[in-house]
Amino acid sequence: MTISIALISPKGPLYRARGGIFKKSLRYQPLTLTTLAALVPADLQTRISLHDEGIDPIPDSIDADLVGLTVITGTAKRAYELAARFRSEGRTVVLGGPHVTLLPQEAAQHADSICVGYAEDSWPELLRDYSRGALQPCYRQAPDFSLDRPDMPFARRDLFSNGQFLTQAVFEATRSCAHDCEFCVAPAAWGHRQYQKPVDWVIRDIAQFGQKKLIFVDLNLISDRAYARELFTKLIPLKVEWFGLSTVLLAHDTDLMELLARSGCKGLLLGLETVNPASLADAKKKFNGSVGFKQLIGDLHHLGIAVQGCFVFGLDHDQPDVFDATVEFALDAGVDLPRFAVLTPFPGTPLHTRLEREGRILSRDWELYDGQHVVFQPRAMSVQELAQGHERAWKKVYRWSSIARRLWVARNFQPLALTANLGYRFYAHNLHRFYNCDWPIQALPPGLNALSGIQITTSNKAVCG
Ligand code: B12
Ligand code: SF4
Repeated sequence: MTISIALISPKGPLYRARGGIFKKSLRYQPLTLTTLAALVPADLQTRISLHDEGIDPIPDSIDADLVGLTVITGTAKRAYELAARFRSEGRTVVLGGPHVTLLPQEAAQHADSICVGYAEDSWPELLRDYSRGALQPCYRQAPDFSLDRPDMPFARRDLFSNGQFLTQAVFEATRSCAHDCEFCVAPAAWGHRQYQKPVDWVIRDIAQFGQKKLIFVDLNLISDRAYARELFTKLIPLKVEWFGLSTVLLAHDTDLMELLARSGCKGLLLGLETVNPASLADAKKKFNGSVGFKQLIGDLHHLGIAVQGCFVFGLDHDQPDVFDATVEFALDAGVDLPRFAVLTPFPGTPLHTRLEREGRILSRDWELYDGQHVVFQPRAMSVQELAQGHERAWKKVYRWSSIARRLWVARNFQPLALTANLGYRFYAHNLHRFYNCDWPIQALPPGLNALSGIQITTSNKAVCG
């Protein structure tokens, strides 16, 4: 019997195929689906289709006995909607991904089976059980899970049609991270240790795919410096150009930084988080304070590496002046691509637990957990100030004059930096489309309304912006 499997990445508001603010060409291929497709046991007779709802709507009629949905918090609501539809059509629904790992009990209510944690072993096991009519309700990552598997299959990037995405050349060497930042999902979901694929496997994967411009989705490529050194050294002969993520701790190892540049790194996303030292302590990310951001950014520019600098607003020591101060820093340091997010207490994180204890979680509508909505009560400003300050910062940092100033300071002229700035300028000027804030408040503690600047209407909706 042939099992027909559909793997789906549900849409979020930002990447919605119709009505989202990004055009489809800005999205890179989702490695989650191509990885899961590769893990389908070869000895089972299967037909596999992949659907990224951020690119194309899910067809009305889908060819699937079993549907696998990948769930992040911001897409959980949509995933559950789709799960209900497919189950009502008699299909078997499996859920997996970060949100399922963080909240398995919630996810289990919407599925025939769930996969908690990384699924390199559990997904094939689940499919075998399904094929013999013995599907279990829950599959979990084993405690001794490892990615050190030289015989792991490469992601099935070929299953998506070429041309749908900004790029298909999406790779991964490691997962999770050794740090323990209060707001981060990775240590909460997978523990604060890094899982590493064999470097030679990663090099073979890149070589067999054959493209010269790559994206690494690893959360922190330099989490283990010895591993990073080996990876960067072995990338050099491939003569590729790559973009990835790192912590600012790179600043403390100039040899590694030079090696990273020689390996072809052209752009690095850095979690700068905040320019306010007291807020760094709030985020339990004090190690950022050991680095002079401006010096690091200058050094990276000198090596021909563009910087995407990510900042978060709403930490406990953030006062209303944090927005202007952050924009001024981004301009002054010549951050090629600044990115701002509203602090988001993802369920399962220590931040969520703390804010819940303090009675400061304002909404459990997971669709709003997208880094752009305020879902908690900030300590030193109102909800309205945080929402509006975040939006204002985006607009200010992507004014024409600001783009010119940042790129001039950077003096690291790459065509991509200019194109990406134009994309982000468009994004900044469309943010208001998400700031209708017409969401119900659950669990707003008495007395917080006045503090937060939220006006409660008779229909118990928040009005902001
Ligand atoms: C690519 C990516 C995106 C993409 C697409 C997301 C997607 N659905 O694929 C885009 C750019 C859209 C995106 C956006 C955002 N993202 Co993002 N993103 C990632 C990133 C960098 C890579 C994901 C990936 O490809 N991993 C590689 C694959 C192989 O691993 P995996 O997805 O974990 O899958 C494995 C298991 O989880 C499991 N699994 C996963 N799904 C399924 C499904 C089934 C059926 C089964 C059986 C198993 C299974 O099996 C896989 C193999 O082991 C991760 C970080 C990371 N490196 O994982 C963050 C991450 C997923 N994103 C995150 C966040 C916070 C965001 C944003 C809020 C960021 C922002 N401020 O804008 C937005 C949210 C947008 C929204 N609508 O809510 C968080 C998740 C938070 C959460 N609780 O959901 C992560 C974990 C990063 C982090 N540490 O904070 N993101
Ligand atoms: S350094 Fe980055 S990836 Fe690691 S725990 Fe902190 S925020 Fe998460």
